Amino acid sequence: MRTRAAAGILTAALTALLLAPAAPAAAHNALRSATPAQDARLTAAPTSVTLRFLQRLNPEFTTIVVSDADRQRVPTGVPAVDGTTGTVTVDKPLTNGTYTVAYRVVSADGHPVQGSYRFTVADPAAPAASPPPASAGAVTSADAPSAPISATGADDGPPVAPVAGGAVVALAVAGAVVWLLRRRAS
Ligand SMILES: [Cu+2]
Repeated sequence: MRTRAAAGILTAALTALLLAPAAPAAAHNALRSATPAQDARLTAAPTSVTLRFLQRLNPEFTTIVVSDADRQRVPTGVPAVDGTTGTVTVDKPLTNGTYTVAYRVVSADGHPVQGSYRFTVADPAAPAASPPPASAGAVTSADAPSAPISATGADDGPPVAPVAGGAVVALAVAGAVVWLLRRRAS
């Protein structure tokens, strides 16, 4: 009799343990769907984020935050709550990249529920956030001097002396020839 009672208590305790985590979760609020959807890859940047929940939202305790890949918060409006739906408008156009939507809402029993998901903006018409500077390298090399300017001017000097020396020699030879011819003639 005693063992049967103990087994009954043990079974009840195990059953309670197994059921315990499931019971509050069923009563809690949860994200039902979202726009943009989880892991969505959009070809046009969204201007708003809409989250639809299982339970009605309390506007006072509804937070929706959008952040970029650098975990910088994207400017949005205050969440507009309508029944089970919360929407924030995105103030600035989103550049291409991956964004995280984080939310925190309150369940009917007062317990908070939070979660997050990501979506990606990949607009083929939008330029990348930082386009590669294609012309920078070409401009830098064009500014550099092509060749040292002083190389050509120095070559004009040396040939002057041989020419002068040759002229002096030629004049001396000519003078000697003239002197010899005069001596013979006289
Ligand atoms: Cu709860």
